[in-house]
Amino acid sequence: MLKADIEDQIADKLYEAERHVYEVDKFTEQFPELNVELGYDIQDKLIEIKCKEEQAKISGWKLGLTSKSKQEMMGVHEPSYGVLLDSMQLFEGEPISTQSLIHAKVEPEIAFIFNKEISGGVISVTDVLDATAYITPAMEIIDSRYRNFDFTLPDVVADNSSSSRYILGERLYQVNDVDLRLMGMVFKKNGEIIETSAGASVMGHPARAVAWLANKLQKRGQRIKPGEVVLSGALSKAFSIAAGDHFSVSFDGIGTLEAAFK
Ligand code: OOG
Repeated sequence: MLKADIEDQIADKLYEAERHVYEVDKFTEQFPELNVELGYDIQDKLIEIKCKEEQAKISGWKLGLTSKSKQEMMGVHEPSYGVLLDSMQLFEGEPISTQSLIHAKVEPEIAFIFNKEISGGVISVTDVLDATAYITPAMEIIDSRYRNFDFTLPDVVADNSSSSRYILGERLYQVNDVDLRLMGMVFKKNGEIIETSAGASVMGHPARAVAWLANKLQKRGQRIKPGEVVLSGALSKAFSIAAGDHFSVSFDGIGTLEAAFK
C-alpha cells in the first residue's frame, strides 16, 4: 500500500508541474503498488489543493479514454474520469493562450448538463437521459503532466485524467431531439477536416459513458449534481495545439463550436 504521505507528495508534484508548466515522469515506475483506486485518492487530493489554491469550485466531470481510437492512442483499455473546475472553463470567441500549457491537445466531445441528481441502484443510459437538461458541443483541452503523455491508467487517473481546460457551446439542445449514437461529427483544424466520427464511437452511446461515470462515482461516495456539466469523452484521437491554430467541431443537429489559440 502507498502511504498517505506519498499520495500527498504525488498530488503536490502534479500540482506544481501544472502550475510551473513542466513535465514529470509517471509515478508507477517509482511506486509499482500505485493502482487505479489509489490513483483516484490522489486525484481527490489534487482537486482539494487546486480548489484551495485557485479558489476554484467543482463545475462537473470529464470522461477520458472512452473511445477505441483514444484507448489505442494511449495504450490504455479502460475509461477514466476527472473533475472539472470553474477555473478551467474558457469561452468561445476568446483566443486561448498556449503559454501556460505544457504540450496541450484538443478533443471534440459532447457535453451533458444536468438538472436532476443521478443516484440510486445501477444507473442506466435512460437514467442519464432523464436527468439531462441539455446537450451542447464541447472541446476539451487536455495537457498531461507526464513526459510525452506517457502514462498507465493509475498515473493518468492521479493526474485528473489530463484535464486542463474546456469550452462549451452557448446554444443548448434537448437530448430527446437527437439520436446521440448516430450524431455525425466533423472536426477541422485550420479549415481542413482532420477527423470525422459519430456519437457511437464513445462506448456505443455517449450517455453510456456518463452512466459508467455515475456508477463509478457512486462507489466512491460522490455523485453528479444538478447544474453540473459532464464531458462524455473524445469522439476521436487528440490533436496537438500550436499558437495560431484554429479548431472547429460540428455535430449533426447541435451546431458548431470554434476555438482559436494564440
Ligand atoms: C487522457 C484523457 C483522455 C478523452 O476524452 O479520451 C480524454 C489522455 O489521453 O491524456 O480526455
